[in-house]
Amino acid sequence: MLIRRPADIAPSEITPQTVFESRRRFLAHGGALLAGATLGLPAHAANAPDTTPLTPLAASRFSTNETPTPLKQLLEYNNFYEFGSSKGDPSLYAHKLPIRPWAITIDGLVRTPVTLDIDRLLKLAALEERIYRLRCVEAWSMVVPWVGYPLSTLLKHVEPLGSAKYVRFESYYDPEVITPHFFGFLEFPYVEGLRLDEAMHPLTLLGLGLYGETLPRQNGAPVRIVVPWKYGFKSAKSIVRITFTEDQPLTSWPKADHKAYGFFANVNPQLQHPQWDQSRERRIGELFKRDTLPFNGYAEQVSSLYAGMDLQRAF
Ligand SMILES: Nc1nc2c(c(=O)[nH]1)N[C@H]1C(S)=C(S)[C@@H](COP(=O)(O)O)O[C@H]1N2
Ligand SMILES: [Mo]
Repeated sequence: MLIRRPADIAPSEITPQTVFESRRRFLAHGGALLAGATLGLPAHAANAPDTTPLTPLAASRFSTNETPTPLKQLLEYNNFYEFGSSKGDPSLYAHKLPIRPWAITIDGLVRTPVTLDIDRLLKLAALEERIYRLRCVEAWSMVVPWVGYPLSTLLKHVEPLGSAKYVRFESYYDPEVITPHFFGFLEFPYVEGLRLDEAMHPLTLLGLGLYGETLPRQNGAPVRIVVPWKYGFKSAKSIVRITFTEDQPLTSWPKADHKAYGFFANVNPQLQHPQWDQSRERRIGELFKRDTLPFNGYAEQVSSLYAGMDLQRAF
């Protein structure tokens, strides 16, 4: 576990009250999970959150004021196919993910490619708490108090060349460590991508934590992408490389099934999709479905990025 402050300083001396409180909430939920371990779950299901507090947090003007999904559900209901294809699998198996040492390489069409250690990345810019919706293509959604800073902060750091039009994200993959339970469909490493203007948009977050702590493994530790107006699969977890490219990258889901999954994956309740109705969603923890909003409710901020595009075709 990473210790980010000398042990002789009490957290209350350096932690703003809100963070301190969210940490206490976090620990309370962690306690509930530990209690679950005695109910016949395997020991590692307890998932003692191997996380550390992140400070300080500035509040973000981009946050929704909807009620965040309880941490317990954020930890137990995940998609992370490297660790299985059931929603409960990542909480059982993601403990295998080695989160230190960890570095991200940023390369491709840039003036100054770099490899940054995760602990430098954590200090690179002021962290914000941003409460964003995450909406999966399978029609469930969550509200997550993410911690991170705009991806654009990091991307500007390496001075992209004029020829760069896209960024490609690559997730961690070591077949010695990860035994995917989802053979034959998705290929690993998991690859995602954004058009450069999408990647530079201020809503696009480099996610480094949630609920005031570093990211739990099943949520994509130690660093992931969060793109709130797109289906969840665009938000790549546990990334190790960001590459600037001229051509649109071939990403994991369209590669597996290009009729079902598009590169853009903007949340679109009006899309006439061959396989499913995308007009409604179930917020995790709620009983009834609700209507899905265009761009997951972020239309005002992002719809101009797609002016003139046919969103039935470019889905
Ligand atoms: N590396 C990697 N990233 C991934 C996935 C994955 O399987 N592997 N699943 C995606 C999908 S389909 C969704 S809906 C979100 C789920 O994020 P959460 O489990 O933190 O809610 O992560 C996305 N990022
Ligand atoms: Mo998803």
